[in-house]
Amino acid sequence: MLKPLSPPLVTHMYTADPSAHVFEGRLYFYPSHDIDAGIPFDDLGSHFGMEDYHVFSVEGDEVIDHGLALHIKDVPWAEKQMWAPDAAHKDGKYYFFFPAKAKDGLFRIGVAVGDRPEGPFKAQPEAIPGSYSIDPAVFEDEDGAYYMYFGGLWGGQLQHYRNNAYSPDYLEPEAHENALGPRVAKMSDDLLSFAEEVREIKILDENGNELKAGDHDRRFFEAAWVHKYKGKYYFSYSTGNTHYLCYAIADSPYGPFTYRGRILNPVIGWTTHHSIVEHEGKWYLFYHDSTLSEGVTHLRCVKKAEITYDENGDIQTLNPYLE
Ligand code: FUB
Repeated sequence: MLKPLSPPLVTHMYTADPSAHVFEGRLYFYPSHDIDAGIPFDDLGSHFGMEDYHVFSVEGDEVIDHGLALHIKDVPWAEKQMWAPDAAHKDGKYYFFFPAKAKDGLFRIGVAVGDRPEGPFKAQPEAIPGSYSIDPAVFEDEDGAYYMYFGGLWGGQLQHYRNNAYSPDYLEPEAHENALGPRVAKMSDDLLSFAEEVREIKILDENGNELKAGDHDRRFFEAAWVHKYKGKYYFSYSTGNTHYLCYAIADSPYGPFTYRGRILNPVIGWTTHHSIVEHEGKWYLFYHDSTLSEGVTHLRCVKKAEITYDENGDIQTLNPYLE
């Protein structure tokens, strides 16, 4: 019998894709709100039919549900599938970033603004110009610049983009070709748009070569996150169909990032998706599995576990279940 490393943080609803931040000295997390929308399973994740977001905060063992922060009916451009969100704070305002499918069937990334970390947030009338695919993660650097990282394969549609242009004829590269990279763009001062053209990030192996598309144990799939530790940029992500959370390190927010290892071994359920945050001198991994629903792929639960670094700055791999 496997014993989970951590219990679910939320049990009165299904939650996933947690993006954790410390705002006003308090630890918040911004998850997807999983529901059973009654949509049949497919490889494009159509069964992830989420419609709204709640914001949560944690203090010790207490987790507070701050209630509805944004609903799809209040987002003029969005039609369905509110997937993994993130949040940022700047100049007294809170910004909530989220992907959703627009009426043309393509994912875009939107932003909604509020006065409090927990919302409510008011959505901008249009998605961020030039945005596409899924899983936005907004990183605030020490110099005050903000960068959005994003992208996800398969249902996240990243395979249909080259040089920021969409075509249904673009597909995943062949196994021997370079893997598709996650995307990054610096944000404008008001955090409502990109300040530059979206760039593709390279993830390199230990010899300085780009990871190949066939390297499913290491190549980027979805769930981008960036944090900084001892002056280095840590880009962490999910390998999707091989179910690892991995990380790579760089000297610049644009990369190139060099692959370093695994953060979390596979969980119960198809996906996991995470964030990493420092709070009161400790580092935490927020992630999800499907234990609360006893294994239902799209009914997930957010969890939290402490991570540690060794003297080289390498993150020690966690096993999500104990023997
Ligand atoms: O929650 C829907 C999708 O599942 C997310 O956008 C992906 O990262 C995966 O967790």
